[in-house]
Amino acid sequence: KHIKLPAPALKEWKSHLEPKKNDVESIKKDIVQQTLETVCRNPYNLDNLAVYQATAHTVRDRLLQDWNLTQEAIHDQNPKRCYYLSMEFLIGRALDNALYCLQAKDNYKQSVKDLGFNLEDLLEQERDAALGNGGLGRLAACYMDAAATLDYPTWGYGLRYQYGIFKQIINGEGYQTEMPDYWLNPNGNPWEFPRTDIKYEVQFYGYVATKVNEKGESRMSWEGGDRVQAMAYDVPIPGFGTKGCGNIRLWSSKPLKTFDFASFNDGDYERSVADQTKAENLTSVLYPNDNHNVGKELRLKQEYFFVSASLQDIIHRFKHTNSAWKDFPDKVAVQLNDTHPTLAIPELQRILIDIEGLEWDDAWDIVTRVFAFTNHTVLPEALECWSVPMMEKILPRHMQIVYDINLFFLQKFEKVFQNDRDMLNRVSIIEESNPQQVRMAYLAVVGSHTVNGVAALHSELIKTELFSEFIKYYGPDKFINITNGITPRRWLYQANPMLRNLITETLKSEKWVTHLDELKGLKKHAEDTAFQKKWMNVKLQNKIRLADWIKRNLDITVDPHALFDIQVKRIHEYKRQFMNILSVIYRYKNIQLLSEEERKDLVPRVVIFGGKSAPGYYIAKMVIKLITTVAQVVNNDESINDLLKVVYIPDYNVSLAEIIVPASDLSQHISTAGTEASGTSNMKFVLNGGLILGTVDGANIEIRDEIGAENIFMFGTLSDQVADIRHRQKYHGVPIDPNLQVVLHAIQSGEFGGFETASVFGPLINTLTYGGDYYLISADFEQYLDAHDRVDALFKDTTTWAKKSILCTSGMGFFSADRATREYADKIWNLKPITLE
Ligand code: GPV
Repeated sequence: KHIKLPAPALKEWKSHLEPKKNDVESIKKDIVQQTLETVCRNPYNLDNLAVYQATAHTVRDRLLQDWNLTQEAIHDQNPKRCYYLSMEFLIGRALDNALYCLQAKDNYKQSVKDLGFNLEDLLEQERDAALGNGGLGRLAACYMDAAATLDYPTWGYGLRYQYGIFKQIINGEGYQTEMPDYWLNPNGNPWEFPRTDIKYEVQFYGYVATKVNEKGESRMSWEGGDRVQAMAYDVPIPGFGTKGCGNIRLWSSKPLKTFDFASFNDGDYERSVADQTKAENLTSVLYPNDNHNVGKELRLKQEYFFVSASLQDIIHRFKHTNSAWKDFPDKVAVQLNDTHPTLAIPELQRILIDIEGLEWDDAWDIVTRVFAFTNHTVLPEALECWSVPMMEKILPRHMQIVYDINLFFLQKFEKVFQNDRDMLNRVSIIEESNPQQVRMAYLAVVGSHTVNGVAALHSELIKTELFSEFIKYYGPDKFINITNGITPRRWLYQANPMLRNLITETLKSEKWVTHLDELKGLKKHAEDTAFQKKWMNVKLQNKIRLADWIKRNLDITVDPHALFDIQVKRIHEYKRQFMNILSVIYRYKNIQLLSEEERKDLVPRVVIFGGKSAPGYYIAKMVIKLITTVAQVVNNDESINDLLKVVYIPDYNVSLAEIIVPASDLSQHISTAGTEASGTSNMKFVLNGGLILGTVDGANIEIRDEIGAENIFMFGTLSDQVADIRHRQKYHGVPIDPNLQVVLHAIQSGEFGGFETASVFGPLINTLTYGGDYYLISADFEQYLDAHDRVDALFKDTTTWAKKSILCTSGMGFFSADRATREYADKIWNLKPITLE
């Protein structure tokens, strides 16, 4: 219960609110004070971690001021708000980003220096907030950055996992092993504000009964079962060039009451303690699967816990300033980041009919005007399906509501397409398998007003394949495209200071940081030799930075003048890291065949891999083993005179990406056409002047259209050919490309890791031969090798390469997260920015 202060007391409070100052003296004073009072250390007892903590707390205080300003403004203006529901937020580190947003980095650097420390060393102390798997989670983080920068009244909602994505260790044999990522510092995480007063109860299990409400109407009621508590933690998201600050609210599960002896009159103390632990376990760990659905019960409980707490909070806030439910869709937009939060649809329907007493149709009208759904994949193994018996047990009332949603939908559908039972089965939210399954993507489509894909091709595939039957009923307008975007703040301004400075100096303005289209001003310098020189020197410095990292951490020497060829992303068969390493073997064998003289013509290459495999994804783990095994052999073969080096960077994460992305000459985005919904690292590399080698897939296509086809290396089967080739392979076997044959033979004959190791790769090679080569590695191999030849040829022509590199960056304006977020606001949320001050 909040206490309403009398006016004089309120005035007293306000008179003591002193804005923090960002001059060097004030910063130093604040850091010293935080060191003594928050971190409890003194000048004789310091280390980088302690001073990092203190520094972070001074920044946190400053963000909190902006946070409060923003929340006050939103409260006063009471605009429509948007909530971005995502099970993943891959934020990375916060300190450097916040210092830039506060425009205080230089003064902090000086302050820390005066106090005897080095700011860059302090930044390295921070643990990544890695509450996500890959692109989907990082996209959510980029959109929160853009929404804050653009002053949109948008909050993220998510889960506060105690363990983020696991730490990847490459063991002595070259296999991936996993270690838990306990990222929350024992001294507390400065980048979250625990809200001990914001708590909701979440129910599981139990049964459904009928009850008569105050109006004398009979209503369903969800009774009994277990209850856990959700507590809020707020993560401030600073915007760039604004006084505002955004927010991500993360829920943590807690036992409902610390001890409830009354309910344990049988004296089962051990069980009562175990129950408490169970409640806390709910949000312990992020499921480490990317683009793959496993169907675990605890995951379903996480999803419901997340959705229930978020909706209670959203409704609580709505009721605080508004009265009528009919206004809810004019005040609230909810974006579902993939199907993971789709239970929000039946949950809101349940709240409206069972608790608020609305009629079904009125409630459903509200629901379908509030929600919108972003689909991020067409891969069948990634589509969420929950078994009906499991859902009946955990969420009995929701299961009934899903059945009713489906019934009413199918009834309407049947009116349009009479007597087509097959079609009804195909669009049914319930799949008639054994056991029955709830198709979450269909539920999300039926319960949302708008469905979007994340790149032009992907959005087409959604319409023609995944949801083709739904188009026939809804028409095409419900399905739109919003091509993904990335934040230029983290991915250029912060990660690549030298390029940032060169761009700003050349454009004579920093406007591009929030208006990325301004980069097109670089075009007219693309052929200027002096500029090219400066540009390529920046690239070289960034390659040296990465080479140093590799030397320090992996003890591998790489030449910064070699062509840096990088593929970093989650390890997945559809992303075809396997094809990449097979081509590396081909290159290696080719070098071996050449004479000294012929080798003089070759372009030295450093092939860099990074990325995590899901712990249970056997084939992906084998790909890692193959890469590390090839690296061992190649890097220790003195006979090839450093013409080829292979590096596996362990534990790829956001902070490593910030070093890796600016250092590519070439990066690879080589998914089988039609499988990568968008990709977003492709955008990051090109923004930093890296050329890309890619298939005609996802956002590669739009990147080509924006930067010009002559500035990108593209190859491979087109998406509309894939099905045919698969069909042919199924009936006539896989024709193995002759060069690929040579490579496979080399592996099988023990050239990599000896004969014993060769057998380990058997199952991997079988995915091509006996497995039917589902991802078309053999079909694309020749074109892939050709593309590599084109890369080598162009790299020798340094001026043309430099020109293309400049044109890459200058054409990337479209891929700003600001543009993408504006599109969501205009086309889906109907959302306007707030005014600050
Ligand atoms: I579904 N994506 C992801 O990272 N994890 C997932 O579980 C699913 C999708 C990715 C897609 O694979 C990328 O193509 C896309 O760029 C990204 O989501 C953001 O849209």
